[in-house]
This record gives sequence, C-alpha cells and structure tokens, in this order.
Amino acid sequence: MKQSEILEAAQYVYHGEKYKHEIVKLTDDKWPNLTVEEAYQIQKEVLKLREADGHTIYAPKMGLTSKAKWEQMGVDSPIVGYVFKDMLEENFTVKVSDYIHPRIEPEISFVMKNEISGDVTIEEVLENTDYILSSAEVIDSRYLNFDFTLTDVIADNTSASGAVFGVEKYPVEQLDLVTEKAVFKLNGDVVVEGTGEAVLGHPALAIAELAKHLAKEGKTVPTGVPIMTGGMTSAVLIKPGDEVEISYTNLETIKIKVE
Ligand code: OOG
Ligand code: MG
Repeated sequence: MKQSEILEAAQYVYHGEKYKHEIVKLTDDKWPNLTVEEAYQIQKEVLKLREADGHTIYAPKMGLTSKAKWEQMGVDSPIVGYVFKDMLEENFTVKVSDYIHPRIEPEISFVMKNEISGDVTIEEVLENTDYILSSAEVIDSRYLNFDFTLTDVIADNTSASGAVFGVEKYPVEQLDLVTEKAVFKLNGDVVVEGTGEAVLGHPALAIAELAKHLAKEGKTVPTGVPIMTGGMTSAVLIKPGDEVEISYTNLETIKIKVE
C-alpha cells in the first residue's frame, strides 16, 4: 500500500469512530490483501488523527489473547492497541449513546514499575510489575456487525473505546493469576466466566507479547499505567438500563451502570 492509501484507510476508519457509524471492513472493500504490517501502519495514523483531535494516549492494551475471544471473533492472534484518556469511563457508568454497539469484557490489568522490552519471561514480567488491578473494557468495533479479520481489527485500534479500572491495588505476589476467575453477571444472571489461564495460559504472557511488539518499534512497556491483558471471556453486548457486575476471585468487583 502506498502511504496515501494508508492515510485514506485511517481516515475512513477514524470517521466511523468519530461519528459513531458502522463501516464496511477494509478487507471487504478496497484492500482485501491488507497485511499485518500495513494494518499497524493504518492504526498508527488512526492514533495520530485522534491526537490531532486533542486526545491523549493513556496506555497500550492487548486484545484477542483468549480462546473465548478467538471463538467469538474468529480471529486467533494477539493484537496491540491503545486506550486514550478520554476513553476512561467516569463513575462506573457507560452511556450506550457514546458508542455504536458496545460490548463489555473482563480483563486483568498490570501496572509495571520497571520498563521491560523484547523477549521476557513470565517471571521477568512479574518481577517488574508494581501491582494488578481488576478492569473491564468497553469495545466498540467500527465495523458492521462487529465482523472483521485480523488486519481490519488492528487498523481499527483493536476496537478500543472505553475502559474501567478498579481502584484497589493488588501486589502480584499475593495472587495466582492463572486461577483468578472473573464471573460476569448481567442484570443478576451469570452470562460468562473465565480465568486468567484463558489469557495465553498466564496473563503475564500478554504483557510479554506487548514487550515483544513494542521492541520492534524501539519502545518499552510503559510504567505507571494500567495495561489490559485481553478479555478473559467472550464480550457481552450491553443496552441502556443494564447492570453489569464482574466479580473476581480476589480482585475488586467491578460494577457498571449502563445508560
Ligand atoms: C477486538 C478487541 C479485542 C480483547 O480483549 O480481546 C480485545 C474485538 O473483539 O472487537 O480488546
Ligand atoms: Mg479487550
């Protein structure tokens, strides 16, 4: 793809996000052979367009790290995107009219104390972790019917659109992140549940994937900000009036009011 096409694709995707309308996916339309590398170039331009609109990057995030998500979305490769400051939900409330077709998914988040980069082990991730937070992500694919291929979703900043982080900080050595379980209740009924093991076998491996990805751009995993490791369950569609409650084995419960 020429640079002009990368920009054209980025503008097309960002228009869908900015004006909250569904778009036909890139690979259905002009770019059926979009590569992963081109998709990340488009994503980079989408991030720049968001920044040009006055928004600021908050933290990177990992996506498509669990079998539950792979089965739901039909894409089975981890991806990296970015959460912006304006995506942080206030007062544990999500307003559906701010989105196209929002879904919520439970995630374990890491806050790092030391920068890591390149090939790192689970142990190295854990040693360099400051603390863990419970979290929930609001995803909102800009694509029609939430239908996309790997490269489409990368270009669309991994459907990033909202995030809710718990406030309670948990020292990583006090937790077993493999067995840590999230139970997702919608209006009082359990709809999905999953453990940390679902996330690449160990959520720290999602951070290791991020370290590998960022190293290719000469970057390190940032410290001091919560980094989501990917949905532990399939994502759940929400509508106004819904009450979401995600309870974890040890981590703080996240309750979200949907308006
Ligand atoms: C892509 C976003 C993936 C996750 O946690 O798996 C993601 C999507 O499912 O729309 O954030
Ligand atoms: Mg997610």
